[in-house]
Amino acid sequence: MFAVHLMAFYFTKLKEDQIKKVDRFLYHMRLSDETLLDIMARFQAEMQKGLGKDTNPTASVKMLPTFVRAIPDGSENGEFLSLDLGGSKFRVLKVQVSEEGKRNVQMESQFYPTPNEIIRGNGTELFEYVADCLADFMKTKELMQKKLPLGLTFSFPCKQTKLEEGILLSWTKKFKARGVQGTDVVSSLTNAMKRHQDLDVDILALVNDTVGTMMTCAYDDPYCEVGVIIGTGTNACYMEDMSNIDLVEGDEGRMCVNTEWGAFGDDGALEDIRTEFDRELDLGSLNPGKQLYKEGLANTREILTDLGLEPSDADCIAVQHVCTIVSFRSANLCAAALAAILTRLRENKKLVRLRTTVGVDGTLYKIHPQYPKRLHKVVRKLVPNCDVRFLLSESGSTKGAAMVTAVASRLQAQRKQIDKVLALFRLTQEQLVGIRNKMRVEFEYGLKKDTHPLATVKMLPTYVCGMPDGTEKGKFLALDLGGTNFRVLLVKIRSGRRSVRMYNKIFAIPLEIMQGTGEELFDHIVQCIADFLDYMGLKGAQLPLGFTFSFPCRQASIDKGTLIEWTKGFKATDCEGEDVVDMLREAIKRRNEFDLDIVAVVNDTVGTMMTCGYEDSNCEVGLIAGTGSNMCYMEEMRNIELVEGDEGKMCINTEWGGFGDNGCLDDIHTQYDKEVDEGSLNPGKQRYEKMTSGMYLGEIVRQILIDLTKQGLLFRGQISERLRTRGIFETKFLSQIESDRLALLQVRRILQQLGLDSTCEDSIVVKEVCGAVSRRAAQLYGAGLAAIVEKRREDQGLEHMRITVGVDGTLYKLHPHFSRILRETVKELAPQCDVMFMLSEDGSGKGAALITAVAKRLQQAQREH
Ligand code: 0WK
Ligand code: 0WK
Ligand code: BGC
Repeated sequence: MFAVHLMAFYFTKLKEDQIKKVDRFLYHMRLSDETLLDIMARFQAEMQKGLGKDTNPTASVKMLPTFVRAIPDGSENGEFLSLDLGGSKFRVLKVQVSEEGKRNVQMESQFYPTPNEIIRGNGTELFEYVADCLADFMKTKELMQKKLPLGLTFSFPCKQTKLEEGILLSWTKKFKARGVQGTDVVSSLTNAMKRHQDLDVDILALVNDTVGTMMTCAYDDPYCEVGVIIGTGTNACYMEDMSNIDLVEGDEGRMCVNTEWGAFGDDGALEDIRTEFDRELDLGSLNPGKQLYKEGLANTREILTDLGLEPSDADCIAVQHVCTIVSFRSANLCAAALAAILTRLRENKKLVRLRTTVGVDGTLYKIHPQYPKRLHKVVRKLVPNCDVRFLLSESGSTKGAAMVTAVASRLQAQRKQIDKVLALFRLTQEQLVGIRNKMRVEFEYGLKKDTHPLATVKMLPTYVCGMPDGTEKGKFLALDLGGTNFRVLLVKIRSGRRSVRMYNKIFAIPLEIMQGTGEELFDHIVQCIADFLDYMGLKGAQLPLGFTFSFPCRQASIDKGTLIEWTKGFKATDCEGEDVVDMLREAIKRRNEFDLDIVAVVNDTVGTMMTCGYEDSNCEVGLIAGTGSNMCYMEEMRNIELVEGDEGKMCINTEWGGFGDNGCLDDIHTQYDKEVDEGSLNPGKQRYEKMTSGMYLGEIVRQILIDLTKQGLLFRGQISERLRTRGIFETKFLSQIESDRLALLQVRRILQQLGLDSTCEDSIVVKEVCGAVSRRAAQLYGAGLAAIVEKRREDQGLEHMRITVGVDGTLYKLHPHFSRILRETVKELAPQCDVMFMLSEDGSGKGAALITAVAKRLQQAQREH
């Protein structure tokens, strides 16, 4: 017993001495806490460098975007193939991911050797070998007849611009196959698989093993946002904020970044802690200068003996301690880099304390008896403000790769279905030319006496025959009804210097008035006039009035207008078929407080044309892209068969909103347009308007979002009550959502207001849907406008024509892209016309006053004759 104690003491003494000797010898390998904190700070700086667009090229830690934007959310399901290449073992797997909330994954796998002549041979042979193993696996598992998506775990630094692509930057570990660096390994494998006729596999995702590991662990622990491999090689990935990843477009949400921390120090950043042994080892490695990194005395003796050595006890103790110091330093270094990542996560989230999970895999971590404990301990020491759970990945990174593939295939399937819907709104050049020509035919129909009654584009004479000539002067009242706002205006026109001063007041038209009785509507209008005259101290003033009434009216003269039918949100009873000037006069009489000389009733397109024509005599077209949609233009009297006379011109209010009511647009009329029409106040009417104007675009988008949500493609299939509400998705939302300046986060805020809990992907799709709907509207407007300017050019027998279009309306004014797409479409469809667009700053009220002034002047002239 004494001998045992003596032996134990001697041994302990020997051990202590040996350990001290080794410690002194390997003193440089012991890293103090200060040094580790310093290395942590250096790594943080390297991460920043790698994430920066300008600094990335010279960064040693490449911070590679992986295009994995989300961790599993439990909706993943399906059958997938998975390849795991790059670790110590090469595996082929079939992964079955099931749904219905039951988060279980079944995997069948087969290991295949990675002979040196393959992994250090020629690249083509390497991928052919991998394809052969895959084919062999599928034969064995009788999967050959199945078309299965595949996730490729490829554990080497790859530059990715999308999930299903990866340019190999450099081989690491034992691999050194020729002709692969700088090429896309996904297409190399795809080509190699082509050799197997009956192999029908789609590589949907390439992931690094750290990413696969993070996803595998995140499937069980949603806190997992870091993946670490400490095996043959070492590396880590984590979920970074998109706003910090300069190399990828977009600032919203997060993306997994593969740090490739193995290269940390390649730029000399770790020179001060590298030892001669590290340099020695590096020189002997397959990639010198790149990527700068084991139990039990009995084991030690056995291993040393296997190495042909005859170790003494002292040797074994020394070797064991060397191993301890080397693995200790490895754990310390990994801990320092990991602590840097955890600190970044905490700072990104602006948290004082971070709770997170790190998914880990790799044989060194798994089988080294003390490694995990040391790593955890040092990490917790370096980042005391992080509650870190380490989760060992039981099933390797391939389960995670299958998750990524499952998400990719779900997104791909979704993408296909969403593209199918968006394609319905994509108009080809040929279709646009067709629409321009159809509109042109409808114009002719409307102008001709015989065909006018059937025409859907009414081409209504307005009795506005001349543009103001600058001699107009006086004070005029103007009413502007039919757009977003009802305005009462006082317009002072001074002749000669073409100066117009305007005072106006905006009044609301409540829905119950819009859709009440005609009498109530006109009484309300007269009430507003009274308030305005009061406000302006004009009570009792007998002023000529111009009435902008933005609805289809058949006119027999400038001051007569019979409402053909209501459009937009109006549906007041006892008005259609009535003369709206008479109805206004009766309402004024009913009030019996003041009298007005209603001189003209004009359409807002005409008022807009006149307002702009006052500044630019080339302006002979008026366009409204607002709540409603319409266009007017100056037509040759000889072409207007409904009005006597062939001299001069008259403005025609086309009321093109009705274009397509005869079915000529059915080929582009979608189910969503149908639903909007059926839910409108005037089903079957105003088809063109319902595909183009502000009153309806939001509704079309809402119908599409409901349909996509029903298909489970959006908002996890959850339709909110608010989204079911007609008119809730206002067109102004389109303008906001499509604004380039608006971050996706703000899109999500808008969706939140609609009770929709959306993901990044959801908001991207919503933005696309808004874009598709507004683009079609702008193109349809462009086709209609091209038809009229082409008609005017041909009517005047001009090879080339310059013309100005006066335009107004909130859609044209506020939508970020509408006006540009409209202009581009007109340019393409009417190349011989040089069309200037002039925005009406003052609205059509000014135009109405000018028309009133012209009418008064003409009346005056007639009286004097
Ligand atoms: C198991 C993973 C694999 C990864 C490997 C790393 O499934 O993707 O490459 O761990 O550990 P190693 O095998 O290199 O020790
Ligand atoms: C402002 C004009 C008005 C017209 C309106 C159309 O003054 O006459 O009706 O533009 O745009 P909205 O207000 O419908 O967007
Ligand atoms: C009306 C037109 C009006 C247009 C723009 C349409 O609904 O029918 O008269 O010009 O809206 O306000």
